[in-house]
Amino acid sequence: MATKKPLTPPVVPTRRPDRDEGGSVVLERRTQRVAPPQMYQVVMLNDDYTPMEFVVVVIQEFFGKDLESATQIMLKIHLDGKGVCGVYSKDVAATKVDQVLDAAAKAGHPLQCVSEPVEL
Ligand code: TYC
Repeated sequence: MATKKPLTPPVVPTRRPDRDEGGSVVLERRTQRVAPPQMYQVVMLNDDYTPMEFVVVVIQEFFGKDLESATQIMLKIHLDGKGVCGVYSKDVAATKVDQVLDAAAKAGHPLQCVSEPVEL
């Protein structure tokens, strides 16, 4: 009598949800949402003593504005009491403030500026 190989039941591939067909672990896919970094605006303040020409030069030099834009920003500060000279990351904004205060102090002017978080 010929010996017959015992029939083995067909193997139905089972798949756990965390493995793909090849048996590799499949991580759950999630869309990553990373909040953009908080930005800071450098706000220059008006005073009665700093010459307009000095403010215009400072805005051109440290905020990369051309003469016309710098003059407009200076006049806005003069009329409104304050104005935004630029928007930067926290560290860069702090450096701009330092540069302006340093240049003003060296020139003997009371010009002030601050950095503040931009409201969303
Ligand atoms: N108000 C100053 C003046 O009349 C000019 C000025 C403008 C000063 C802007 C500061 O941030 C300033 N000489």
